[in-house]
Amino acid sequence: RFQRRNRPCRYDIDRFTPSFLSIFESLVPSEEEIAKQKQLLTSLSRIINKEWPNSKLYLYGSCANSFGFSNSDIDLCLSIDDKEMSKVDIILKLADILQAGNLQNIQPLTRARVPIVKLTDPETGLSCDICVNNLLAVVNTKLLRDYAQIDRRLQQLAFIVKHWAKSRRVNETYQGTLSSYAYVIMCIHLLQLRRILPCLQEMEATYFVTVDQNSCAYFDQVDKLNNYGGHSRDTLSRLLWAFFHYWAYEHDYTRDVISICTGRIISKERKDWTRRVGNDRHLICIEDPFELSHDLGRVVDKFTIKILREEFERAANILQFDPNPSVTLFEPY
Ligand code: 3AT
Ligand code: MG
Repeated sequence: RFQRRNRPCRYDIDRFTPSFLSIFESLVPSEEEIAKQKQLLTSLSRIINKEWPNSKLYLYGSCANSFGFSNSDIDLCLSIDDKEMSKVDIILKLADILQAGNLQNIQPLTRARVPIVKLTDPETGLSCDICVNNLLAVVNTKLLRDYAQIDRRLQQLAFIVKHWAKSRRVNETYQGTLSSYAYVIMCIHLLQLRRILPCLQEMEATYFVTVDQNSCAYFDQVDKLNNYGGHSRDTLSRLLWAFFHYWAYEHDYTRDVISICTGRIISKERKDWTRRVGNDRHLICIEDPFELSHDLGRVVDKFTIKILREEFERAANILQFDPNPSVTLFEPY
C-alpha cells in the first residue's frame, strides 16, 4: 500500500471520460420524471393539508438532492407541530388520511428505526415513503443540492460512485456498508481538497436554521460561485481515479476523519472517535455535516471494512490498468 500511495495516474486516463459521461447521462432522471415527482408532492400536500392545515410536506433524499437515479423511490418528510400526538400516532393517522385520499398499497411501518408510511400513487405510478419531522434530512438535502449547483463534476462523480457501489453491493447499510448519502459526502470532500468546491459551512452564512439543537448555517448563494472550480481541468475519469486511489491507498484509516463541515481531514483524537463506543466502531470515519457527533461510517464493522477496502483497491486498480474501465468497474459482484 505504501508504495502505491505515490503512484501517478495512467497517462491516458482522460480517454475514458466520454464513456463514463454516457453512463452518467443514462442514469439521470428525465424532466418528465421530475415533473411527475413535483405533481405527486402537490397532490399529497393538498390531501394532507385538508386535515392538518399547519403541516408542510417536503421532498428530501435523492429525488431532491440532485443525486437520484431515474426510477428511484421518493422520500418525503411531513413537518407537523402537534404536541398531543406521538410520532406513531401521527403515522397511523396519516395512513388513514391517505387511504381516504385514494392512494394505494398504504403501509404504516411504526416499528422501523425511522417510522414511515409507504404508498403508491395510482396516477403517476410512483412509490414513496413519508417520514415525520425528520428536518435534519431536509436540511442536509438542501446542502447537497447547493453543492451540486457549484460544479457539474460533483454530480457526475457521485453518480458513477453510487452506480459502482450498487453494482458491487457496497451500498447496503443494513449489511454494514455505506449509504448513498455517505458516498456523496465522500465525493464533496475530495472536490473540496482539490479546490473544485469551496467549504460552504466555513463561509459567511446566508442560511440559518436550528433543528433539534443543531444549528445549521452556511453560505447558500451558490449562483455566485458558479466558476469556483474553473481553474481545475480535472476530468471525470481523473476524479474517479483520485477518489478510489484516495480510499484505497491514501486515507489513514487509523487516524483520519473526513469532514466537509471544515473542508479538511481532521483527527479521530480530536473527536474522541479512537475506540469503539457501543455500536460505533469508527473504522471509517465520515463526519455528518450538521450532526457533528454522527459518524456516517458507524455501520461498518470489522468484516465489512475489509470488503470495502478491497473494493476500493479493486476500483483503483481497474482505473489504473484495465483496458476497459467503464465496463469492468461495474461488473456485478
Ligand atoms: P438512493 O438513491 O436511494 O440510494 P438517497 O440519496 O435517497 O440514495 P439514502 O437512501 O442514503 O440516500 O438517504 C436518503 C436521505 O436521508 C439522504 C439524507 O438526506 C438522509 N440521510 C441518510 N442517511 C443519513 C444519515 N446517516 N444521517 C443523516 N441523514 C441521512
Ligand atoms: Mg433513498
